Amino acid sequence: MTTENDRTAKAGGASFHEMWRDLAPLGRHRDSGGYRRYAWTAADADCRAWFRQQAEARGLTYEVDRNGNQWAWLGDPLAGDAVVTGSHLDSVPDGGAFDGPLGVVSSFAALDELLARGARFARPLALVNFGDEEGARFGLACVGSRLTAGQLTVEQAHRLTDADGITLPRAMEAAGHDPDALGADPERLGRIGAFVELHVEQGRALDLSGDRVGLASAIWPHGRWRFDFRGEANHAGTTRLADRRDPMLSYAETVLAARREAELAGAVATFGKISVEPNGVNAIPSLVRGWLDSRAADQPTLDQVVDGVEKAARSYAEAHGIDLDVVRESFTPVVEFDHALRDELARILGADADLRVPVLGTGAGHDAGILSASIPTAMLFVRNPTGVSHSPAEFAAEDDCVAGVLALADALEGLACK
Ligand code: HGY
Ligand code: MN
Ligand code: MN
Repeated sequence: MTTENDRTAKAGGASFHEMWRDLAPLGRHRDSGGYRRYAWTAADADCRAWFRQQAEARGLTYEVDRNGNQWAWLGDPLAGDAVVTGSHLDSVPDGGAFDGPLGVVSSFAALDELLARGARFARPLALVNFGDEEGARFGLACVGSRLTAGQLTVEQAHRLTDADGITLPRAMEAAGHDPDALGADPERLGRIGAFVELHVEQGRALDLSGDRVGLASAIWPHGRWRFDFRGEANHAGTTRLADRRDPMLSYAETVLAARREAELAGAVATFGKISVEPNGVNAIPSLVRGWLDSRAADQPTLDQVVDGVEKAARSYAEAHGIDLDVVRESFTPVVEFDHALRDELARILGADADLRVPVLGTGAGHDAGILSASIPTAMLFVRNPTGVSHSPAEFAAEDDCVAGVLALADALEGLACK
């Protein structure tokens, strides 16, 4: 293994910086500095074009699968037992630069590092960009990987609709992708022996432990529920308080109930998105839609939190004469990453005396979590000194990013090379 000090000068570090610089401006909002790389939009197309350019610049076999995920292959894509690495390029509204792209850029940089080392591959290697991981536009997380893994049916995918009423099929067609091709892809997954996703840590465990890189143990069960509070539109200035059926009140009380339920259960619950109709300053709303994101270390706790929030919401709605519908829009059960693969990576990375690699859980969902139901998957986390994510303030230090590239290169070398 190479020592830490000459590692950053290695090929992987050099190419990382160059790619990072080229990708950075794509989809970044000039005012917020955050990213708005939503599925099947122009910003998404720019990121996809970047991925294809990186693949072709390295002479990799580039393809887009039936679900719109991008693949770049070294070796025969049909040979089987491939080692795959990658992540996603889409973002949450005003997301940070690292969530997703760090894993994709690090995959190309790790390959550059391996080629510079003269690594000889015994298994096919693929780099992947999974489409629509954040679900920022259509509300469901990990659409590209869920479709591929058969965890989302074509009918369900075709019903996904954005805030402007544009369906997923129409958005895909407008972006030049055939929505009738969507569907499970067991043959493709059957040709993969291991998937390793590198991701910026969305928390401070590595900052607190003083480590650059970590290995994932598990992902908390988590989901998204839409609460529709229907009341009666009326004049904000002339309607007596006693005569109102104002859904905003029930919504507000439910938000506070969510925080109480989460605190009691040692879980998390967030109402981060709301839509109001007619959304006028001087109009009592007819409809308030709020989206709950809740996560917990285990399923019974998550159920307890969500049931508690829904129970509170129904009692408030009843007290104010409000109709309430609650719809689960996205759900991911607990993920235990493949123990054998995790331990194999710990052994490989443990050979580097300069690098301590703790094992840590996360409350953040990932494509590796979705795919773990079908193939052996693992995750590497790179230190995030503030833990902040899903924000323009998201950050990872340059030398930690390069340490992640080199750790990923070591992992891929250990898995795919002779
Ligand atoms: O929401 C999540 O945990 C992920 O960023 N999609
Ligand atoms: Mn994210
Ligand atoms: Mn992510």
